[in-house]
Amino acid sequence: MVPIVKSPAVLAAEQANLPLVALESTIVTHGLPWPRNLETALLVEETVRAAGAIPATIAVLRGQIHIGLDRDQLEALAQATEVHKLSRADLAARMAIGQDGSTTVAATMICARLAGIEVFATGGIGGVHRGAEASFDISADLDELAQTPVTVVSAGAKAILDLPKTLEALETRGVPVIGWRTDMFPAFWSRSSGLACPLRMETPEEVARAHRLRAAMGIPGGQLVANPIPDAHEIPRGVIGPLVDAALKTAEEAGISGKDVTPYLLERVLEATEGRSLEANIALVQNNARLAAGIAAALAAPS
Ligand code: PSU
Ligand code: MN
Repeated sequence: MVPIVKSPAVLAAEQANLPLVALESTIVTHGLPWPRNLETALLVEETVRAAGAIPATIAVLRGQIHIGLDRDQLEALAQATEVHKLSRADLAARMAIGQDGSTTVAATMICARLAGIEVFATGGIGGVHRGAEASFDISADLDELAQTPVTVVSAGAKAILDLPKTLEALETRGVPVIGWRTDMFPAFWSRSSGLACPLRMETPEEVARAHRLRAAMGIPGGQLVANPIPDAHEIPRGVIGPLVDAALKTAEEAGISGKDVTPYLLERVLEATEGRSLEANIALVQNNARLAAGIAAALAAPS
């Protein structure tokens, strides 16, 4: 038996057949600084509700998967400094020994599927890191998208990554990358990476139809919906690019590796932009939450 606890709000949503949107918790514990992380988590939940769906933020507490967190649980996670960042590799093992953990995109997808939730909003997925040819650092998020049937709405992949290689890896794994009303693959803080996006869709119904059709055809895995950051919050590529390069150099000099790479780089970029990247990050997560709610509603409607 998988220890899985659904919040009263999530159970009520299931009863009433309301659309649910999964939200991750690594962005809370490792992606954003206190107290903006808690504010953002609450704001994003509110955004999902305002867009007509019910949010289910996912985390592991004392070895149990929680689908939907109350305010106290969210606050405890947001303030925790030692909480584990759980991905596919360590999710079950940490649960088995009764620990707490936040869930990455990969782990949140696994938990969402177990809970019967088909749509998930995040900021940016993990991917192929720059220098992966030497470090072999490729996020488990990519393999998860290849095998777990959840549609993930993100602002592309984080611009700290090697985006051409990330797109190639997604194609190899058979993951549809769907540009939301765009022909270009977004780059998290910037609306475009300069790389073409393999697919384009214009309505939540189209995304929902593709999600259902994949399942009906027995094609495993999910979909990545790539939703560009709103214009007003974008940091142009020319501005963020050199800052990311500098952050990567610092990370290398400091010998940062493994799970620490992504949080370290996000923090350095935040410092370098004097908080502008933080505002952008919050805006894009909210934007993704809104779109995910629309897709969840389309999936919940009779086909
Ligand atoms: N998006 C954000 N901030 C984050 C992350 C995504 O805006 O902190 C997290 C996600 O949980 C993602 C993880 O799954 O970073 C990727 O980490 P890694 O590269 O170690 O797989
Ligand atoms: Mn990694």
